[in-house]
Amino acid sequence: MTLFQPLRGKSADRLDVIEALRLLPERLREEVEGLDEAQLRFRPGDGQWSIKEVIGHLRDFVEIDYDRLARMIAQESPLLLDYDQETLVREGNYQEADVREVLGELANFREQTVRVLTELVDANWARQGRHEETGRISIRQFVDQWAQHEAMHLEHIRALKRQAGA
Ligand code: NI
Repeated sequence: MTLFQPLRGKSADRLDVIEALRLLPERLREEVEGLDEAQLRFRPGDGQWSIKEVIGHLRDFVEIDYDRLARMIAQESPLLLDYDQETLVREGNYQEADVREVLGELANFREQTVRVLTELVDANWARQGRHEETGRISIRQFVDQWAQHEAMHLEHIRALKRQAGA
C-alpha cells in the first residue's frame, strides 16, 4: 500500500505507541503461557469473560480497528460503525476456540496495522473519522485509545489469572 508520498516527516513521536501496539500479541502469549484449559476458561462470575474471551474481544477489535484505520486513510471522514462487544464475543465462541489460533489471527491483523502506522507521515495522523457513537476522532487519538484499551485488558487478564489460581 502506498500512503501519501513522500514518506518524509515520519512520526518520530509516535514510535512508543506503535511499539506498544506491536508488542500486544507477544505480551498476550507471555500471559497465557503455561495456563491450562480450566484456567483459560475460568469465568469469575455470571456474564463475565474468561481469559479466552478477553483475548477474543481483543482479537475482534484489532480486526475492526485495522479496518477503521484503512478507511480513515482511504476516505474523507468515513463513518466508523459501532459494534456490540458482547455479541461479538458470543458469536466468536471464543470459550471453545483454540487460544493459539485466536492469537495468531490477532497477530496477523496487528501486523498490518503496525505496517500502515509505521508508514504514515505526520500530517496523516490528524486524518479523521466519524464514530457512530462518540463522534469525530483523529487517527492519533484513536491509536492512543487502542493502546490504553489494550493495557487495561492486559491488567484484566492478570487479575483473571490470580482469580483462576494461576
Ligand atoms: Ni474492552
